[in-house]
Amino acid sequence: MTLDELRLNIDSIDDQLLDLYNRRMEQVYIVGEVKNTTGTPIYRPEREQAILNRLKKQNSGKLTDEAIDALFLELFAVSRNLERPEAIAYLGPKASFTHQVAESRFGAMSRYIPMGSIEAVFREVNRGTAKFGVIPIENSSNGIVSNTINSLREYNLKIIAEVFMDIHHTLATRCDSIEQIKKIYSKDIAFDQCRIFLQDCGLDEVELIPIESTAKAAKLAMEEDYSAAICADVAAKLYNLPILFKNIEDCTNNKTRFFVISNFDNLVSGNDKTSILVYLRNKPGALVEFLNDFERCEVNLNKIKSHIVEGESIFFIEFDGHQKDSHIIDIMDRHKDEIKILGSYIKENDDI
Ligand code: PRE
Repeated sequence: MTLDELRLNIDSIDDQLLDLYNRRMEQVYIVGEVKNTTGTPIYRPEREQAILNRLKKQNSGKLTDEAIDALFLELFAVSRNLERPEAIAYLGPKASFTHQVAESRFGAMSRYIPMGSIEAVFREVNRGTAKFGVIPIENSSNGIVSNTINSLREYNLKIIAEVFMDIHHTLATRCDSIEQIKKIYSKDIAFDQCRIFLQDCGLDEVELIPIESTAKAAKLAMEEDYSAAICADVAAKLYNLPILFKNIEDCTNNKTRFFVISNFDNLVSGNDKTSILVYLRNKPGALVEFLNDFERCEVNLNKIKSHIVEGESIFFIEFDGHQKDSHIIDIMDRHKDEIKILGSYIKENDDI
């Protein structure tokens, strides 16, 4: 077949796709009307997961699982916007890693609000100015983000999704060579994650200036001569800052885990994880007693981290299952005075 003939075939398939998309959107619109009258949440991650699982199972064509995810997650985001447009607050600024995560969940058409701090993201969702918030919870090299734990403790919002993202850093600068660089801007943890690269290039001797975000670092490095930024690819591109080296992180498996928060509880999906905060009495065996209960009920623990807030020691614990699963309801009830349930959500991964 000639290229023109193939393109005619593609045009005809696109016509059918457009018609099918519109037919789907008509159904979605009616679902939206029902949800808007009953006040039920628009975003139903467990339903989206069930659709993706069903499609991947029956798929025998050229689309990979990742391609199905990419196409349908954008389609779901368009559907949600049709049902009720809802804003998303994220730890900014624009082009931050958190921004990329937010866009991967909520698509290109949503309204995004960059916030200057994790606490501000919680405040915005709590106030209702944004329906969803996206914040980092932990990084494979730097551990738990304390500010997120503090805000989870303070606000009565729910974790409704976890998202893992591979974190790659680039060294971006207007300088033509490493030797010309006199200062580097970045976030403190990004410097930590690129120590070996900086040493190997002799850049540990130049002034390393920690600032609040890697995206802002790219902006500053664009504005100042003889400076560079350690930032994400997209941030360098946003500010037209040339990239000198890519993937400069020490650990090739550098990942950050993010939470999506909102003001409602997810339904059971069958593949869930639950996060809780635990305030134990200061007496011998309190933690062992608490954990034994999980073992007795055969609940698999994924994570246990201790955390100090205002001199008080609390535990951040995560386990397999949904808070409404029959074998978990009882444990939650027995310990209701010692725990705060932060949310049950689809388990994307065991741990970081
Ligand atoms: C739909 C859209 C948003 C939800 O997150 C889940 C699914 C979809 O596009 O399929 C429809 C819908 O609102 C629903 O099934 O509840």
